[in-house]
Parts: sequence; C-alpha cells; structure tokens
Amino acid sequence: MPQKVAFITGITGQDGSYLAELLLSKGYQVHGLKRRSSSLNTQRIDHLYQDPHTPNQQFFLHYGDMADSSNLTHLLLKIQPDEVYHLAAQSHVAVSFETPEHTADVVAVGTLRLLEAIRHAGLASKTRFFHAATSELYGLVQSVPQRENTPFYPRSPYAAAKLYAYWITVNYREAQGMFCCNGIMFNHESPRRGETFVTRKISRGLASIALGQQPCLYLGNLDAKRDWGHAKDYMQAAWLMLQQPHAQDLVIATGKQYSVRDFIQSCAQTIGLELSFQGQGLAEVAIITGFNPRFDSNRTPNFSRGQIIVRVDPRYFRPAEVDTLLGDAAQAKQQLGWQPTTDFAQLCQEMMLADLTLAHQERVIKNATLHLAGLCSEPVMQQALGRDAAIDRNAAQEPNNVSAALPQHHNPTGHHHD
Ligand code: NAP
Ligand code: G4F
Repeated sequence: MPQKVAFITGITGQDGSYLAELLLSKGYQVHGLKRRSSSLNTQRIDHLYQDPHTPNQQFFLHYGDMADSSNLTHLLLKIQPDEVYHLAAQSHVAVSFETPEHTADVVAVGTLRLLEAIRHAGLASKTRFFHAATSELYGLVQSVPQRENTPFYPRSPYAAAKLYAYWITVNYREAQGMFCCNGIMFNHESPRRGETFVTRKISRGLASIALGQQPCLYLGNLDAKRDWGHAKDYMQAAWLMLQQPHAQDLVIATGKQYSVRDFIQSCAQTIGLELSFQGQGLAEVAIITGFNPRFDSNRTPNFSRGQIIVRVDPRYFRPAEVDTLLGDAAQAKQQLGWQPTTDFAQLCQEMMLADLTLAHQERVIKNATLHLAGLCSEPVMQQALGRDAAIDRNAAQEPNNVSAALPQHHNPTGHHHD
C-alpha cells in the first residue's frame, strides 16, 4: 500500500503532538502547520523533529497561520495530503471572551479557509478532513447526556465560532461531496495540556505547592462538571473516523462526569494529601487535614495540617459558564470500535506525577542557579547557563530573581493563569 500523507493544523498543541506520534507510528508521512512565534512553541513535538538532511525524512513542519488563506492553499497544493486533521484553534474559552474577533477569525473563518484550500488545490475528492469540534457546542445543555442529536446552545465566543466550524464542515460534506467529519470531543487532558486549562493548572499548582514553590492555588468555579478523558484516546478516535467508509459526526466522550473539586481531590490523593473543602462561594477553601507521603524522599513535600492550599478567585469566573457536560459516545463505540483506555483516577495520577517531576527539575535548576549566582561573576554564570548574557543581564544581577533561568512557560504564582 502506498504511504499515506497527513497534514495536521495545530500540531504544536496538546492534541497535535499525540496525533503526530500516532500517525508516525502507523507509517504516515506527517506534515504540520506551525505559527511563527518569538519564543519556542514546539516543545511538545521536539522529540519528533527530523533534520531536513535526514534520509527518508517523514516529519515536516511548515510555517503558516489559519488567518492566511493563500499560505494554506499553497501548502495543500505542495503536500497533497490524503488526510487533513484540523486541530488549530484559539482553544481557550475564557480567553475567547477577551478576544472574540480573533477567535472567530481563527476558529470559524480559519476552518472555512482550510476547506476552501482543499477544494482550490483540486483535492476535494481525494483528501479526508477531520475537524476538532467540541462539547462546548452543547453549552447550556438541553438534555443529559449529550449525543450527536442533542441541540447545541453555545455559551462563549469560542463555542459560537466552533458552531460555524461544525456546520461549514457538514456543509462541505453535503454540498461539495467531500469526506468531512466532526469529532464532537468532550474535554481531554494529559501532562501536555496547556497550563491555563483547569486540570493542568491544578496538577501544576499542587506540584508547586508540594515543593514549596507556591503557597496556594487560586481557581474559579469549583462546581463546574466535565467529562474528562485522555487526549491520546481522543486522537485514536480522530484517526479511526477518517478510516471509515463514510464520513460522519461523532461524540467522543468517556460517559463519566466529575467536578473541578473532584479533580483537585483526586490529584491530592495521588500525593497522599487529605483535603477538606470548607466554606461556600468566594469563601470556599481547601484545607489539608492529613498527609500520607507516597513519593520518594527527594521530593519531600512542604505541607502542614490546616494549611489552605486552594482558594476561589472571581477573576477566573466566566461571563457565561458551561456548568455541566456529560457525553454519550455509544455511536463511536459501535461504529469505530473505540473505547477510552484511561480512567479519571489514572488521568489525574499521570498528570500529577508528571508535574511533580517537572516541579522537582525546576527546583534543581533554581537552586543551581542561585548557587552559581553566589559563586560566580556574571559572565561566568551566564556561560555556565549556556545563555546570552545580554538577554538576562537584569535577572543575573538580582540573585533572588531566578525566573529567567527557569522554563519560560511556568508561572509559579498561578495568579495570571486563566
Ligand atoms: P491547544 O493545545 O490549545 O492547541 C491549539 C493549536 O492551535 C496549537 O498548535 C496552536 O499553535 C494552534 N493555533 C492557534 N491559533 C492558530 C493560528 N491562528 N494559526 C495556526 N495555528 C494556530 O489545543 P488542544 O487541546 O490540542 O485542542 C486541539 C483542538 O481540539 C482545538 O481545535 C480545540 O478547540 C479542540 N478541542 C479540544 C478539546 C480539549 O479538551 N482539549 C475538546 C474539544 C475540542 P501555538 O502552539 O503556536 O499556540
Ligand atoms: O479547563 P477549562 O478552561 O476547559 P473548558 O472551558 O471546558 O474548555 C476546554 O474543553 C472544551 C471541550 O468541552 C474545548 F472545546 C476547549 O477548547 C477547552 O479545551 O475549564 C473547565 C471548567 C470551566 O467550567 C471553568 O470555569 O473549569 C472551570 N474552572 C474553574 N477554575 C477553571 C478555573 N478553568 C480555568 N481555565 N481556570 C481556572 O482557574
């Protein structure tokens, strides 16, 4: 069989990285769209990178943007993919209230641009198209659980933009005869989840607290309920959808629902913490009531009984909330033979342990940096850190400011997270 060629938009994101791994493992040639950015945005796929001089290169990255239709058409003409997985999006619901026009441009019109690029490249009858639709479409849910035929009621600029993207995908299937599918995916998480989504904010925050790098985690609506699965499982479903004889729209979900509070409790249990939620509304807090260390002594946690480690901050409330989501993936199970393989407790454990390891690594770097700052002159220290002295001159002069030596994506206060 000839080798299949796939094009992934959003390859640098959580899902894109798992999908790229999956397709490479299946022998695909994988092309991904990446945005130009002033700081690195390829950490999730750096392990897949292949030098252009590698013989028989199978992994390619191309600069582009969902806002640039000529770029998309040019890439489609050049790559001639058998399968397009459209994952690129401004995917943060809270941020979409602040950047509604940008969100609509990238999410809604961006999807149209990509579909038109496939058509203009003469690939309408060859290329199969997967769109990462979302359970946010159900928003103010009209029935429980949500299925393929449950009416949509979007509650954010993000969801409204995804509603257009959903229907334009259906329209290109019906009007242009293209093989186009919507995977109506419920929340899916992993250690690669962006740090401002609530699950990762929790695992990251608890790990930082455990290592004494942060006193408390500030969150918004603890009552929100979600159907949380593992991103790897959801990308398996996306691939399966494009291998079917007919294109269709399917719900991808675990069928189990937990609250934000449950997610905190489950992560806390992983590290042997007993928590009690006390108070109500803005005054609600999570207090440590017991501690039973379950991980190695190198990572000795900094907990004390009675310590408040979660508080509510209204800045993380949304202008309109999606209170509850619960999916029924019976159709996907029946037609794709798909099953989620990671349950809620396993997901929390995987994320928590990964973030503990990360927090531990950061502490080692921070301590080494402080040590070097004390021992060395500035140029020597910069050389040891392998960095350009000019860039970090201010940080190096201030021994307490080690943030410049830490991975740039981490914000140990948790305060600026959405
Ligand atoms: P993510 O981690 O936020 O990744 C989004 C990707 O889109 C990143 O690669 C990002 O690039 C890229 N992107 C953003 N704006 C772009 C633009 N203007 N042009 C080109 N690329 C752009 O999201 P995810 O969790 O992997 O989700 C993947 C898709 O599934 C998204 O469409 C999301 O809306 C949808 N979805 C996700 C979930 C979920 O629970 N994860 C559930 C349902 C649907 P940078 O890395 O440069 O930012
Ligand atoms: O983790 P979240 O930001 O994810 P949300 O809004 O459900 O959206 C994610 O899943 C969608 C699928 O349903 C995707 F389409 C979308 O792209 C994205 O991947 O928030 C989950 C819940 C919300 O109810 C939010 O209000 O957690 C609540 N929450 C409570 N405190 C918080 C926080 N969310 C965030 N981000 N930060 C908080 O501090």
